[in-house]
Amino acid sequence: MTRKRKNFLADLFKRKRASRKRSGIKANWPAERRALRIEPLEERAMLAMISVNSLADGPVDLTDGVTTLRDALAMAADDTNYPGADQITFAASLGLETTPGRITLGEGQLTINSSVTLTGPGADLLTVDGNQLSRVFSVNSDATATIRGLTITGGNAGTYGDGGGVANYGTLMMAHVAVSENTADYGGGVYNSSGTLSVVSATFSGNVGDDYGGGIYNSGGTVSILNSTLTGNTAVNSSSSYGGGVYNSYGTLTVSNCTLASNTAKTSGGGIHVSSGSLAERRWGVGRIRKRDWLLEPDRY
Ligand SMILES: [Ca+2]
Ligand SMILES: [Ca+2]
Repeated sequence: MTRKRKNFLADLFKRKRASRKRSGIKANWPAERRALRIEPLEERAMLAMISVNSLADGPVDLTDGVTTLRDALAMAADDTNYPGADQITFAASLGLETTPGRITLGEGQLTINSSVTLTGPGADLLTVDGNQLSRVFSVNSDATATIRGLTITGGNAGTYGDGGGVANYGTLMMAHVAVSENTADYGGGVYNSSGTLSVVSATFSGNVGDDYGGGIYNSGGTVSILNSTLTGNTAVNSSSSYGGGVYNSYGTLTVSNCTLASNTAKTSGGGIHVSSGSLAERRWGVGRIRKRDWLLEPDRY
């Protein structure tokens, strides 16, 4: 390269740098000289996706190429092959987006004993039916579960059983679900046994508790019910029945922005009966609670 050309190029680069400086643009030339920085990616738990592709029920069989909901829950609980929390969804091939489907249980309750998010297509599109033979779901004490987008019906916990639709011993969120026409002694819809239960945007209707808690019974746990509707739930025992909608026995109950209507109990507390423990908040939203529809003890309002 001639001296003249070298001088020309040096002068050109000098002017370019000066121009960048004037314009406030940070000089990024030469790019090769920039130090490469390696930023560590945060550690992320990989959620396994388990897809239910059959609405049948039967004994668990993980070798037949067909995944029932019962199979999917067994797979999620197998932390060797499905470590940590899992997501269970329903395959598009089931056509649930256009044609509602129903899983009728024939093998007893579905037990959730791991951390699972179970997402149905919508309460109007998928029903899980206990067929009056058993409870529908039981959530173990070490499980953290979410159930959303389906209807729970036809659960029957038996004459002295608790939680016709669901018995929760762990941490459970129920969102965008319908819980209807389940029966039990305590907690026709849901029995919360010292667990943490969050009910969000749900509908409880036509559930029957023989003695206590047609819709929901809280036994010493934490229950919050938000943006939900409880209608036509009953506690039916003619000699002693309390809390048609909700019965709280110890623990804490929060009811916020809910509608409670036409829930009945033979003895007292048609809507809500708090026998002990506390009702942390009561904002009834669009609903209207008649005085004779609820009974709060010892925190009588
Ligand atoms: Ca199978
Ligand atoms: Ca798992």
